[in-house]
Amino acid sequence: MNELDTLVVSARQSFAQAQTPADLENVKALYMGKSGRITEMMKGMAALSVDEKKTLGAAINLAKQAIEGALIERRQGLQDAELQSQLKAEALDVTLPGRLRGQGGLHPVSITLERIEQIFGSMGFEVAQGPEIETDWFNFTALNTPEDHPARSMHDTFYVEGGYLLRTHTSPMQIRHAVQHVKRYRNQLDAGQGMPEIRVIAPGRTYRVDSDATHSPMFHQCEGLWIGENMSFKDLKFVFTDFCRTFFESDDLVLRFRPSFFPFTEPSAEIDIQFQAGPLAGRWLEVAGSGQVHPNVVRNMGLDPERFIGFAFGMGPDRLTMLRYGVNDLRLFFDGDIRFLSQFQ
Ligand code: 2NM
Repeated sequence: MNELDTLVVSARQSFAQAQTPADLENVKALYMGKSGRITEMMKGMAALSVDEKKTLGAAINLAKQAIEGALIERRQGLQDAELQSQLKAEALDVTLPGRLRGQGGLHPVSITLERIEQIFGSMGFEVAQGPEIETDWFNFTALNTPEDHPARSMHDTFYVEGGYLLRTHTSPMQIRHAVQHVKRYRNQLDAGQGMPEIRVIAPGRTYRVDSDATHSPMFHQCEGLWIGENMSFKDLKFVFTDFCRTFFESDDLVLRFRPSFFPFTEPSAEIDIQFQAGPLAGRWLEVAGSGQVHPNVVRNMGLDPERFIGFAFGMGPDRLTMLRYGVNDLRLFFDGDIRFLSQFQ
């Protein structure tokens, strides 16, 4: 092998040994740089004859081209390798299973509220809405609750700046709804005609200064109101019995109406239920308050109490949820512990 062939072979080997593009460019300089081997050989031709220059020049050019070819090939090789390793490092395995996101679900008390709305909805009741920050009028005065009633004490009610308070029950929504209803049919009423019955439930958050295993400062209520011209206590009994039997999925559930007192109803009754089977069978369980809406309250709704009779009831969805699922501590509902809450999905 002549010197030029040896040079090409050694260049190929050196290029092959370079492991990075930077290495390769350094090695290239040894052959093609200003004082590289090829450059040196060309310089060495100065002393030769014209013929010798021709032959050797051509041979050097061939060697130079071979080395350049090898260089380009190796450059490409290194680039390809680099790309391959980058692709490998940043590889995305599209066949991996996705990360599952928690499904979420309704809070047990929300499940109860939806059931209550569904059942009363099927009996023709609308669902009222209203503010949680209320005025003294809608929360107390309109509901025939006198100035000196203990519910008005600073210890019982959360008062807010500006004379407002956090509603202590959902009744203010009933009053607001009734007032709107009556306003809508005012002309008809004044003309001596009737108005469609008021049939509404008012579910929502309520607030009282109270906290133990069965009381939370924030709790839920759902009240119902039914006002018409030819009503009697039997309408209330029928509707509420039907509701309880549907809600607890128990056709033989027995109800008991026990005399009681509320400022906004007269007469008033506590409603107890008794299961005939299951873990709670035989015990009387208090589930709601009720009564005939007090004439003063009917008047505050804009109606003549001599003509219109109303029945109302109020229950605690939190307690209904406890009974339905056998939960013994109300606070579990409001601690936000996912281990507890996820059991209701
Ligand atoms: C109860 C018990 C008895 C009630 C009264 C009214 C209204 F707005 F018509 F006056 N709404 N709800 C009522 C009656 C609530 O809860 C224990």
